[in-house]
Amino acid sequence: MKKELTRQQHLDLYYYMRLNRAVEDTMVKLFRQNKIVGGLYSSLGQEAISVGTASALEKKDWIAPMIRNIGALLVKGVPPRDIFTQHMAKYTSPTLGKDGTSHFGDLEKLHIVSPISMLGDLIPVMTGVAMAGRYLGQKIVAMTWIGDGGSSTGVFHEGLNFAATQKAPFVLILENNGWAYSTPVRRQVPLENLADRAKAYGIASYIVDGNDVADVYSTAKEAVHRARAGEGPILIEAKTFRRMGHAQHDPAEYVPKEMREYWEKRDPILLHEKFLTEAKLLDVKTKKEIETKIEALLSQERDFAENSPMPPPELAEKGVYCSGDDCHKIQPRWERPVAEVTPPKSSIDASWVVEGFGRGKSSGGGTAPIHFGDTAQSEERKEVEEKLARARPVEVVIKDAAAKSAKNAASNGRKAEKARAGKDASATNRKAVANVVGKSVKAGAKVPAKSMARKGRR
Ligand SMILES: Cc1ncc(C[n+]2csc(CCOP(=O)(O)OP(=O)(O)O)c2C)c(N)n1
Ligand SMILES: [Mg+2]
Repeated sequence: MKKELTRQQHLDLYYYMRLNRAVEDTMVKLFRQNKIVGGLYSSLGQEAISVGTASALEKKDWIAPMIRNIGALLVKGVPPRDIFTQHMAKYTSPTLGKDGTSHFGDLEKLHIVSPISMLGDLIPVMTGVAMAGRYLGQKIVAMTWIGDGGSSTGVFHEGLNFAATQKAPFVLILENNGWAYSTPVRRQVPLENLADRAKAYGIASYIVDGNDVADVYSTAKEAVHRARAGEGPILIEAKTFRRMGHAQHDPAEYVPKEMREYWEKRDPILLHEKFLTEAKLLDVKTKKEIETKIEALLSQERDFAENSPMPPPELAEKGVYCSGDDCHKIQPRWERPVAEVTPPKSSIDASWVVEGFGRGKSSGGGTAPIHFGDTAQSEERKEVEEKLARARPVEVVIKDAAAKSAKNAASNGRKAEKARAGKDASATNRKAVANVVGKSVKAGAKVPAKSMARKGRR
């Protein structure tokens, strides 16, 4: 795979990994000088993932980075000064000093959705971004990152399932760095490969060495291409290691020494540098030029951040509540007249029946055989699919069932109303009340008006 990249592409990956590390090294120094407001997270040893995956995107694509994805921000075009000022809560930062760490975005130019602390929530959010792009005909891909720990949240599964059913052009990078705080992966999920989670949603997945930047890049490039082409979401598990503690406050003494040593030898920058040198793509002169460029840029950016003012006190009361026009500039971009898409004025008849919905998806009444995305369909499954394809169109079934249940509901509602008027449920209408309330009703029992009204409305 490595050979497919040009020399310049290889050097760009190297440059951004070095820049990523240098930005974070600078912030460690600032943290020790007490100049960082709040926590400081590290992506030491994971730079190949942020840099390799973000480099596979086009300018128009969207990202939502997490705490260990400063490399992706840099690749997207965020200047280091924004990262420094943001961490130092300076007035010149993208959030004017109101928020810290990487909690900032740029919806207009760079297409970056601000991180959300609740792990997993960016998955449905970015699925929505991907769907919006498709609706607007933009051919964009949306990407976000999640950790091994974050992949066990409910919203990870809800989000990925939603993305899969919507066939959203969305690529999810699962950074398996072995630890979630002090919990090793094996103590929180009984899987060898977290990419297997994709099988539950019938989507494609890849496993990649997260410390090999060229492999990460090539894999992500292929995944982005497939997602853009309409194949639906794709999950990439990148295997790596969290070299520092969860954040600066955590010395991570719970990590076995041998494990740390193993991964230190597999440092992604050293590995790529070794490859570049052996392939004669990087010589001493070019390496020095890259280092000088990074040093000059960061010293200028750090000076800017250090010399920037803190926010004025008056700012504290601004932007606390959204008052309408002044708090945000995002406006919906309606592609059709608003009245047409806003019920109840809509001139378009709502369509309640989706043609073919549910067809071929059921187990046919038996036990659903598990079908792995990457294995051939079983004979049994094929039979069920064929049977269902020959079955009565599903729309008819839905309509029949809906008409029947509407008739029953109306009749039950009338009988139940009578019972409520009489304060207790008599023998003749007890059955109707039970249907409406949803459980059996004893003779003489008082009927809760609220639950009858709720059920009767259906
Ligand atoms: C829903 C949710 N639960 C818990 C947390 C607290 N929390 C923040 S980071 C973290 C560990 C995440 O581990 P992992 O997903 O493996 O990412 P890593 O830190 O290794 O990059 C936890 C539990 C949170 N932010 N959101
Ligand atoms: Mg982790």
